[in-house]
Amino acid sequence: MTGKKWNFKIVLAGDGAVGKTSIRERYMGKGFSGDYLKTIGADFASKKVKLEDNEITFQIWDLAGQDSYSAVRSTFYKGAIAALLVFDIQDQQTMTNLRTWLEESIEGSNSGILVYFVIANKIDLPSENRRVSQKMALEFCQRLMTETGINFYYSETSALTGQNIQETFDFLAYTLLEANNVKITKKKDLTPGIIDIKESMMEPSSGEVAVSAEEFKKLVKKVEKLEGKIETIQAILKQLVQKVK
Ligand code: G3D
Ligand code: MG
Repeated sequence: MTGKKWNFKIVLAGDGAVGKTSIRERYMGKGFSGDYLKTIGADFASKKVKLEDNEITFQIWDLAGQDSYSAVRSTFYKGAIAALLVFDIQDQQTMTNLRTWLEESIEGSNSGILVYFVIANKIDLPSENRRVSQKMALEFCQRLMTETGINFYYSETSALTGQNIQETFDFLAYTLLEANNVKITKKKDLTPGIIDIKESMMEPSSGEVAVSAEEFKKLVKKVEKLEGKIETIQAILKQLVQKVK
């Protein structure tokens, strides 16, 4: 099989100071801003990645300007195939604002974005600084998925220590090739820090117990046995009551 070349444009979106530039620089090194990109307040860097016989060029863009949506932003999203929506685990507002970033990216890319990641960044910080738990973030992603029909991948990262950064982009490479119907023999790994929201929704929520069909049959038999015993006890009680009378 001959190798194939792919160009994937990825955008990083999210509020100011959540760590977008840090994530890009951690993965790719410093970017560059041409005059053209400066006018829309964007920066990008590119990197080549090999995956079996595929050569992927990731072009990763992130926004510097935090002003509200402007028409010029459509240049930023144009041609993007994946978006990483980043929030800071210290600030719940940066997570809820992702709803707006999502809408903007759908509109700006003309619904061209195929893969969405929600990234919980700064997980290196001490737990007392963490205001958004994984449970809260997953519930947020699940709501977004229900509302929009878009599936999300969720990843917890630290641009400071590099935790899960490489894994997230590796996973993204697999997912994007899959989205282009490329068969990869090596299985893509969901590391503990990466969660498929669609799959997380199939897991039982707290309080409920998952039971296999086999276990369910066993439970039914147990209940039937118990019912039989109850009937016997009832009959004995009846006899006793009659004797007492
Ligand atoms: P932005 O591009 O989304 O605006 P930046 O965000 O990448 O500029 O990061 C904003 C600040 O957060 C920076 O701090 C940066 O060092 C810090 N930061 C980014 N990612 C992480 C992370 O994973 N962990 C921690 N602890 N800090 C992070 P300064 O102090 O330079 O403003
Ligand atoms: Mg930045």
